[in-house]
Amino acid sequence: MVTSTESRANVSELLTDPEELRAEVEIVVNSTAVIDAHTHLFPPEFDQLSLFGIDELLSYHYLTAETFRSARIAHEQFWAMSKRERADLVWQTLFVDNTPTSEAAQGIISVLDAFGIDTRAADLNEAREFFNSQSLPDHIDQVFDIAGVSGVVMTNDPLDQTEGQIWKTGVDADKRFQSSLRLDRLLNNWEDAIRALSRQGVFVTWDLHAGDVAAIRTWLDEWIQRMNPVYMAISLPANFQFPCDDARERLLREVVMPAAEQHGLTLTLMVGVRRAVNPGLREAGDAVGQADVTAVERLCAQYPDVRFLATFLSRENQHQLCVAARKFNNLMPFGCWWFLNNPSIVSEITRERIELLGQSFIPQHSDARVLEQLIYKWKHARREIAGALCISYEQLLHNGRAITREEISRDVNRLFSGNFNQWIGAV
Ligand code: RAT
Ligand code: ZN
Repeated sequence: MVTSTESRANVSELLTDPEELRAEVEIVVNSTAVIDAHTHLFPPEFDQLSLFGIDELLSYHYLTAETFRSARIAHEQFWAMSKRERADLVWQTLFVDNTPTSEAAQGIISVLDAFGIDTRAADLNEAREFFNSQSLPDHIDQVFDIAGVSGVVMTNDPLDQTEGQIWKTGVDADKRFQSSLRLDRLLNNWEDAIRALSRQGVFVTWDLHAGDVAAIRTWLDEWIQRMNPVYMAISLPANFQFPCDDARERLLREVVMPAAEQHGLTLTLMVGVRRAVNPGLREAGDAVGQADVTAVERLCAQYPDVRFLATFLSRENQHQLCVAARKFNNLMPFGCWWFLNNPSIVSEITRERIELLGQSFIPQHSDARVLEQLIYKWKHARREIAGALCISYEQLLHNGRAITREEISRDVNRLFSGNFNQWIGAV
């Protein structure tokens, strides 16, 4: 990460030269710490859930899907291999036999390069040796520092058995890892949720009687107390509707929304995923669908006291999301999610958001699952965010108003942490 120096020009000087302006924007964007609003990272206290190193990086499901496009291997054969063997195959396929041009593959290159590891190596020996020799706590400090990340939000599922057990031990995790309470298992498949709740001693019926609603609410309150989440979150299918006569809507109306109101908790909506389109790919098998933004508008209208963070997976929904945010100031668009996290699309969406929303949005989250992904996800995101800001400030200059370094810094701080902190009530 580039660090600014005090010797730089006066922070309130007007930047009237486009080249100087561009250079200042890059310095500010590259030196401002970011809060990563959505990841799947865990601190070491969560044992095997805390993922790092080259074998995990190459096992990322984004790369698995890409490997199947170039390697002639059956799904079952791939999954029968050990993680180490799979990583070797991914490296051979995407980095040795082919040029790593995809965004996920370029991410691996950025990570290796950050640690001075040979990006053209024929095998993974050097990379494995490097990551195996790191002490995890120091390595985490180093990765956060290189990525310029001051904190990350985890994804915490109270119905996940492994994770649930760890929470119940009263784990006192690294404070840079904040929790978010994920509701997918509770809301997205009622039959499975009934079974999962029963494993935690909460016995409810299919029809969701008043007593069931009360029991689930008590259970949710206990988990909110245990996890102390910065928000509750759910990913929703492309065909999500609100209102809609199903168990999800009743749980939302009768359990989740009242809990959000009473605990003052933001609700994060991630809309547009079509799960398990190709189950043979396992966690790489999900796809995208165009969703109906009016469902989110109705939620915002019906719950004006609840703050919503929202991201849509389909590129086609991005403009509508911006317009919805102009209508509802309890709606904060965030991130370029998953299949949108490619430089050309991040650039386009960020420009669109700046044009429609000024600085009132959260440009990116990493969705990192493996620690070192923070390095590439933020390096690449900063490049596109800086580019989009430059275009906007240059237009401002041409239209008759120059900007100062102080103002650039104010804007970037708002985008990288201010909006998020305000939304979760931290400021
Ligand atoms: O982006 C991803 O890694 C996806 O697999 C999902 O985890 C998604 O981000 C989600 O949170 O559901
Ligand atoms: Zn995610």
